[in-house]
Amino acid sequence: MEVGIVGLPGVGKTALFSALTGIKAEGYSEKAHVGVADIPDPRLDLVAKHIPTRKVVHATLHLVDIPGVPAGSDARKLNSFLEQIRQVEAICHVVRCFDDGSGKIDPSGDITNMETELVLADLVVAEGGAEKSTKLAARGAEDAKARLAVLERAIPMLGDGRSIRASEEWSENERLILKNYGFVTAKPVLCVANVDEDDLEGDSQHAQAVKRYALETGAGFVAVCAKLEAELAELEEPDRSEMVQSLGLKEPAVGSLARAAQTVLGLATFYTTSEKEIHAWTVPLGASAPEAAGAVHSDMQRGFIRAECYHVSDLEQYGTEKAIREAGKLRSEGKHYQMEDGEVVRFLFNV
Ligand SMILES: Nc1nc2c(ncn2[C@@H]2O[C@H](COP(=O)(O)OP(=O)(O)OP(=O)(O)O)[C@@H](O)[C@H]2O)c(=O)[nH]1
Ligand SMILES: [Mg+2]
Repeated sequence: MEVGIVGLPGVGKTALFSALTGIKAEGYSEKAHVGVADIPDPRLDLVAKHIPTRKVVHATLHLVDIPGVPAGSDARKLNSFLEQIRQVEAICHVVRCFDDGSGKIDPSGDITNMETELVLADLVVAEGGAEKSTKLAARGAEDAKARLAVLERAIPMLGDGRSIRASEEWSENERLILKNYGFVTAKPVLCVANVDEDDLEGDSQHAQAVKRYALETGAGFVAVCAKLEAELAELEEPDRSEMVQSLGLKEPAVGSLARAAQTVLGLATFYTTSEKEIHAWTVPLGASAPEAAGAVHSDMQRGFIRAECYHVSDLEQYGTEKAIREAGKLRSEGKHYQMEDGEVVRFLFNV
């Protein structure tokens, strides 16, 4: 799962990227930075607290820090920007809510600027697609008719300056068609209000404006001070925890951010345990038990027999796997079982 960090120039995308990945990247670069972020996970910590193991492995998020294009950039720069956004599965839209010395903080205006660029790009694609599909549909091609029906709904929305994402429900089939066109405004979005050091909770009117926009357009929302988080990421324990505490935070904000990104992406987490390692994995919500097994190893999916599961909260209540089994809370699930978020699983397989 790849998430693109997107926003106007100088809003703190690279600072956020550094905070999430621990990769020190500074200054403007025309090339995207790519990296992997561990997803901080209190439930994983809880599992590791109750089950002895040698190694704890976090689920990860793949991030691409896509450089912003300054207003009035040439078509080549703009196209390369859009092409990079088309490649990612979800967008993390960073909006500046801190004073960068210009004395001007205008999150709503910035969001409109960014969104207009993306909406226009989709409109060009949609109109091109409609022209083609009209011709094919006239010759009786059924799939072209289906595509045309979707595009005829998308075009007026885009013409109004609205993202495809913000629309009333699209059916699964329609979503697939939208995905094939690579529409950037159809991708799930997490809005990040990049706040000042003195507004860590995001209570300022600026951060709240970003939150309202997120709610209105079906996006997720978090407030983060990227600069501070990047500094936190550079510290070693126990210095980091001390600083987190002194700031009055429960955890570094990158934790809630990474988890919000997972929610926006529609992911569920499950855990596997052994003496060797405890491992957090992510799968799309609604994945079947064999599909989840496939995330661990393709052999496990191929030779899937059944899954033994319980919930992390059972571990909290009963303390050990043995006690969970004795309490009758250990379930045996077959190949049609749909995974729930937060399960500890042992896959039984035979290859
Ligand atoms: N005060 C404050 N400054 C920040 C914050 N986040 C980033 N900055 C500063 O803003 C400047 C730009 O940050 P970058 O992370 O380079 O911005 P960017 O979005 O990657 O910019 P481009 O790559 O040019 O598109 C840097 O000097 C950062 O230190 C923040 O939360 N608060
Ligand atoms: Mg940058």
